Amino acid sequence: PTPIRREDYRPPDWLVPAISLDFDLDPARTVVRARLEVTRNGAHDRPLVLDGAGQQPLAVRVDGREVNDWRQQDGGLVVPLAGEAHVIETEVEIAPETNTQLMGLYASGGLLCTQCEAEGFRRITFFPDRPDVLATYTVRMTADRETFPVLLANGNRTGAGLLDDGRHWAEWHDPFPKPCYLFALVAGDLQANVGGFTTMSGRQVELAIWVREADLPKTEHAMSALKAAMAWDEQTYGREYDLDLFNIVAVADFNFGAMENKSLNIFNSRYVLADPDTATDADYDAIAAVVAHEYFHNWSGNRVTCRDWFQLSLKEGFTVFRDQGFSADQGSPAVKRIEDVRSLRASQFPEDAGPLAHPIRPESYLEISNFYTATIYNKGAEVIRMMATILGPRSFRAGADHYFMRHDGEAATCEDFVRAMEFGAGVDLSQFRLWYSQAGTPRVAARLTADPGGGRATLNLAQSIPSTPGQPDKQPMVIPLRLRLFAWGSGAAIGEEQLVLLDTPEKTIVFEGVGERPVLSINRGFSAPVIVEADRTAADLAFLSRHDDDPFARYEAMQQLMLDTLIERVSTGEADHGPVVAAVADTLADPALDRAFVGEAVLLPSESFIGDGMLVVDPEAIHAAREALRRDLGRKLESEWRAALADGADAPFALTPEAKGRRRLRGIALGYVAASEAKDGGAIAFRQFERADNMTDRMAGLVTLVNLAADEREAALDIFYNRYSDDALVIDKWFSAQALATRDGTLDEVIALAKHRDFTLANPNRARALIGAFGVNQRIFHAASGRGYAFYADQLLALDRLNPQTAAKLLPPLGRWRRFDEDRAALMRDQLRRIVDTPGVSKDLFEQASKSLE
Ligand code: HT7
Ligand code: ZN
Repeated sequence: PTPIRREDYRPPDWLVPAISLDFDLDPARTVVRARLEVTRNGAHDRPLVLDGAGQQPLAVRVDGREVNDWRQQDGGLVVPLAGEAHVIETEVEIAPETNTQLMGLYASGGLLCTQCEAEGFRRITFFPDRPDVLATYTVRMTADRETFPVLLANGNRTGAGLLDDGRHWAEWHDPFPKPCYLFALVAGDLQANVGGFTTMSGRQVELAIWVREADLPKTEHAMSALKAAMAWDEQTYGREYDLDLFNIVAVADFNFGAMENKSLNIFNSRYVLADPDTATDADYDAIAAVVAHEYFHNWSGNRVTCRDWFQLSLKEGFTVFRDQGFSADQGSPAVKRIEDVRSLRASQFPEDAGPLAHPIRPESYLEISNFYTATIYNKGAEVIRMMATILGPRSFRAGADHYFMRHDGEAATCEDFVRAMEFGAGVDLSQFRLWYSQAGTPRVAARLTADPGGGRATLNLAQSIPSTPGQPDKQPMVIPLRLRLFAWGSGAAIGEEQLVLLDTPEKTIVFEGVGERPVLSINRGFSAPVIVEADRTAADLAFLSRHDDDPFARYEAMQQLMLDTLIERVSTGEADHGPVVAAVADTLADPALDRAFVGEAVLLPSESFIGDGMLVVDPEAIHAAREALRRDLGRKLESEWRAALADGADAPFALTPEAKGRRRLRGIALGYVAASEAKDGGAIAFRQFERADNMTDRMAGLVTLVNLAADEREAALDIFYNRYSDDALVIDKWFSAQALATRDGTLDEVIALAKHRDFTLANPNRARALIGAFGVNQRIFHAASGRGYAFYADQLLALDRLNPQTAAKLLPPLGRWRRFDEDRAALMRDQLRRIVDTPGVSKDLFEQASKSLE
């Protein structure tokens, strides 16, 4: 396959200001009639080229007359046209019920629904399937009344009626021109939770969350999140909703989290449905974040869309930044920042250090759906955050206002965004633009030398950016580092926090008024997505974990202390656990700290994160070192953990930040009690599992038991399964808990679970719950025998035949072979080669596997 290149962008030859679609809906055979008003864009004599995939044109008409001088090319349609403006009509037949890729029009749990981003619309009808062709849509749907009583599309419903053959119809019109990736329709037997919102200019908007009737009680949280997000966007960005109706529909089979189709968001049901018995606190938070994210796209994505898919981070990075701000304002900003950085380090840093590394604005791709990555989304958000930090809140808001005003109704580029920021703030971001073009996580070395006698300290900073595929040499970036010094004796801050822009390979900063030995707090708030290598001792880190006034830096000091201790143990077979135990004890004992923060701070780095800090990952040694530290912490602080476990355990369920914080800490404390190998560890976990009045506590009990060899393990798994066997989202948790276990025997259990009657690759949530979770289980996936790799490749190839996009998303764990010993690396490469050489492998999986071999 030939790659698509950013530099080859050309404006469309033909525009389509308006389209009318007529769907005769049936799961087995849906007829789609399209009427496109097309206009020539500029002076040229090129034919009209419409994208298509998988359909045959049953009829093609130009200006009302059937024509036959068209031809098919790469699945699309080429129609020669003589004039400047024409009306093109086409008719195709599609079969939603056989669409296992879940792109285009497909069937899910008795519904018919669409997913068009990035290139699904071409599977529905012939159209220029690119984001810079914006049309107004009129959509008529006809369907069986009993099976599909609800018919929804974008915009407003303009008509509906009954037909005499048991069918009915509805017509919808969306007045806002949009690219076809934002088109959506849904047909099904759904009920709505209806709400309302009055916008800042006093307009009434009807809000509806559509689900199966039985799920209606689980929609309240999503509804309140939606209202909160609408209000937040008005207050924070001055953005008002622009239609009279906003619909959300939940579907069970979905390739992603959700989709921001104009006024008809379609969601993976896991990001809509919640009640205390089935959803954890993390699920509740994720629902609010995803509802907000999709809503925010109405401006950052829909009103201002992307010119081409290389600009994807324009809408995704900015919208993630916006949803992170929303979630921070709803709860604890410090804990939210810690969670976001943890997930960036878990998914984006390894991507940036591996064979699939790419800049947030990539230069080429084979399959665009492979580029919905942590780099585009999460690093993209960090890049926007750095601009906000450099510009300050007022100028950043001025830049955002200018961006929305200047580009409303347009298909824009990342460059347009940066220019709007420069204009709004009156700054020059020329060098900063390198963040858009250079891949790889920069490293910053920091060395502080102090001369307390002379009253000064000198900080030497040096940046380096590792080479990444296709980018051997890098230029120095602009790295905004928030930093501050603290006095070792008193713990007091020395001077104010500074924002240093490290924009040269090296920089020296001199601090005056330093009377005591200073300790460096750097990259506070994680002001830049970089790896800092600061020469700080265990004592310095322990000091910061107690005294730093920036909560993120305090957490970071503790993490670094834990990480250094664990790496020392992996490398030498021993390490002094004392400083970690003391720092954890002090953190637990500090009554001023919010419990959710304490939970984050006392959690050990994951096995994968420890591996990321090593030259060659040794999964067994890492597991052993981490377990040893867990055991020590469990034993030495046993009474503290037991106290945390009792804190709030008898209080009835509440979703307040305080109650969530206590539950978080309880779950972590339970893990430590079990790790201490206390005799009653299994019994305590089982009691919590059984008595819980909410899924967070129950799941903490289950996850703890799944990792124990205790008798209660099997009992808990059976009870859980039987209790929730009708609830697919909870059964997903049952699968993942087992796939994430690190105990011996997990590999065989996962292989057996793939044959369980409830396991299916056809549902992406289920596939991710078992196979996806297994792929990130470092110790088990990397079993020295290579059986984990072979099993994984078998599953990916089977999944690829149904749903290439989901299969390709799961490939990266196999591509990390360079990080492992030669034996493991060879076994991983064997499986990658097997995938690449499989006849009929999809373009999606081929791209990921072949790049991973390079
Ligand atoms: N913009 C949406 C992306 C998306 C998607 C991409 C590829 C395949 C299926 C998909 N479903 C949704 C989601 C978002 O970022 O909000
Ligand atoms: Zn998005």
